[in-house]
Amino acid sequence: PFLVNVLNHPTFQSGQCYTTFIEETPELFELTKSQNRANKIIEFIGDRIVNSNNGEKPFYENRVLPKLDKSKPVYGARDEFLKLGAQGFMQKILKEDKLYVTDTTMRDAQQSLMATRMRSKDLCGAAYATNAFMQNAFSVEAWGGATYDTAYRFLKESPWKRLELLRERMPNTLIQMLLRASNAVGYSNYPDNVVKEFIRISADHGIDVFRIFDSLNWVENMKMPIEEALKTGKIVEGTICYTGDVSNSNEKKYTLDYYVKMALELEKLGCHSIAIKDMAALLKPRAAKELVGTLKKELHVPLHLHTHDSTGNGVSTVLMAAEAGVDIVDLAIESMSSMTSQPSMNAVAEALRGTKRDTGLDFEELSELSRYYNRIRSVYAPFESDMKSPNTEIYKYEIPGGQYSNLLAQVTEMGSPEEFEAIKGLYKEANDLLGNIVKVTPTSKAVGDLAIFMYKNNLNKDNILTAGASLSYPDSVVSYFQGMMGQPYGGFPKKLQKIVLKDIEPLTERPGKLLPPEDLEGIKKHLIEKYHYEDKSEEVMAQKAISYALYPKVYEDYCEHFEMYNDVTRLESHVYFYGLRKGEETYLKIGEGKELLIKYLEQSDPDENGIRTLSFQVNGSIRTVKIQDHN
Ligand code: 3PY
Ligand code: ZN
Repeated sequence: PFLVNVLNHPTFQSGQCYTTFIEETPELFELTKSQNRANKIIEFIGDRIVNSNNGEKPFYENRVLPKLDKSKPVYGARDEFLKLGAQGFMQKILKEDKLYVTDTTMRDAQQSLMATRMRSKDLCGAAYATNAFMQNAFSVEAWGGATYDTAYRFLKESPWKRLELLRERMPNTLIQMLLRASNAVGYSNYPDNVVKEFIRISADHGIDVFRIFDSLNWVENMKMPIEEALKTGKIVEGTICYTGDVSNSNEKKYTLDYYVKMALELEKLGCHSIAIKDMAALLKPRAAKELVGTLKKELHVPLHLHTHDSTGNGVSTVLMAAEAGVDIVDLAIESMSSMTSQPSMNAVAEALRGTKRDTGLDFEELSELSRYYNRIRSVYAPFESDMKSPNTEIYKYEIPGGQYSNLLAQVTEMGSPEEFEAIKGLYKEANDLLGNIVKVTPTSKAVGDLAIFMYKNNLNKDNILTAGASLSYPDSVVSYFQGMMGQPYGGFPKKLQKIVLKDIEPLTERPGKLLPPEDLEGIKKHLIEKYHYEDKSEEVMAQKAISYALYPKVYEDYCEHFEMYNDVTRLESHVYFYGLRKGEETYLKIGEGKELLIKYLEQSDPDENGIRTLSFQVNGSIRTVKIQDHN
């Protein structure tokens, strides 16, 4: 292609060519670069055509962006925060009657409904409107939790770039993230220097609110991340994970006193607000009223409620909490709400309209956002669980929403879906055997893994100490008993701990404190030597090094994908996931002023090595690519 560029260049064609022409005409290299990029993108689309959906791509409508009057000025929570500071802004909220809302659509809703597959392109499609329509809200939860590793792993995009794009498009909105305390956005403790650096860069790049929780409610695990987040000047929300049932008089472990004590400890650490995180939707409406009412009497900072709608009681729980004086609630835009997601924002806004606790959110604006997400949701249908109705069984088994469908998938994969009832019973037994613990990433995985292990080995709570004595247990269960996830409230059940650990000594201290620091400078050197990064600035290399420190394999796979196909994030999502149908066109910007109109024409049968030749029309010229058929 380089030679073709030379031959086509006007200077060359005009006959005024001289020997230094190539050196003095750098745009030739630019042209070559963009032709390479075009080739890479076509190879990527070709691979999707051949290897996803067996070449049978359904019809998808293109997105229709929410309508928005961009001339209207926007003054949002972030403007108040920048004016008053974290403490000042949160104390102002405490005095208001308005029920503040956090829009979780961009993080927990899509994580819980569609396995965290929503791409930055679709999030950005909603971002300008979200910034304008959420100006009466508290925040937009858009980052952290599972979104970090899934961005690299499944979407081949950088979570840092996502944060930057959302930051640009939502300048008046507080962007909130979910941080798993010393587990950061991963599944086990990281060395302290990794967690500290991660918090520092996240704050620098656009996070305004850090919601920090620990999967065992072990405050010791939360202290260092809370202190680090406080140093950034951003809003820090200490979180208590909710389990059990405070409205049940038989609840002896996770009582109102337990939650009050933890909330006060977090307040004392300097948190600007306290969140109740009801990840499995166990907080019944009446329990919400009791818990919120009690905490409100004790706390001097705003109280924020996070729940899910898996049992069908979500809206009622939120309304009862509102009556009891909760300051902020998490809700998702209607078309992305309910079931394993958050309760509907549109429903709660209407229920409270005209009352003292009116959310200030506009009916038409919420409907407009709902229509937008409704249209794009169909692209993600293959990633959704087949849960068709709410499920109150969750009260009995305490299985978090996201894990319920995962567990069902695991059981189906084992070839025994009819055994799901038995597995759910074992999940409850496993929870008791581990000490009746808080179940949320990553401890929920240890409970699920133990349940499946018990099923496979014919174990139950009565025979595990004998029949299970000489077995080797799943990694997550060993890691739990070893103290790698922290210390559970009430301690480890000693007999089973001994059986699982055999000769391993359990920790009693915070694991992150004992882990040797990660050599972040060494990682930067390794990455620069291995990959052809265009931007090697200090800022960008710090992001890359932290991503590698958190997820070395996932991050390197992403880098290799980038070397092979370059940037795939600007493709429409239906093209990204499923390629093109015969005759379908897609329009793609690959750089400033560089646009491609790509039309897929046809493919050959596979040759003896399983390779197909696909032809495309790209800006009018025919191009062919060879693609390995993996079907
Ligand atoms: C996460 O850690 O990703 C969660 O959403 C836990 O509920
Ligand atoms: Zn959640």
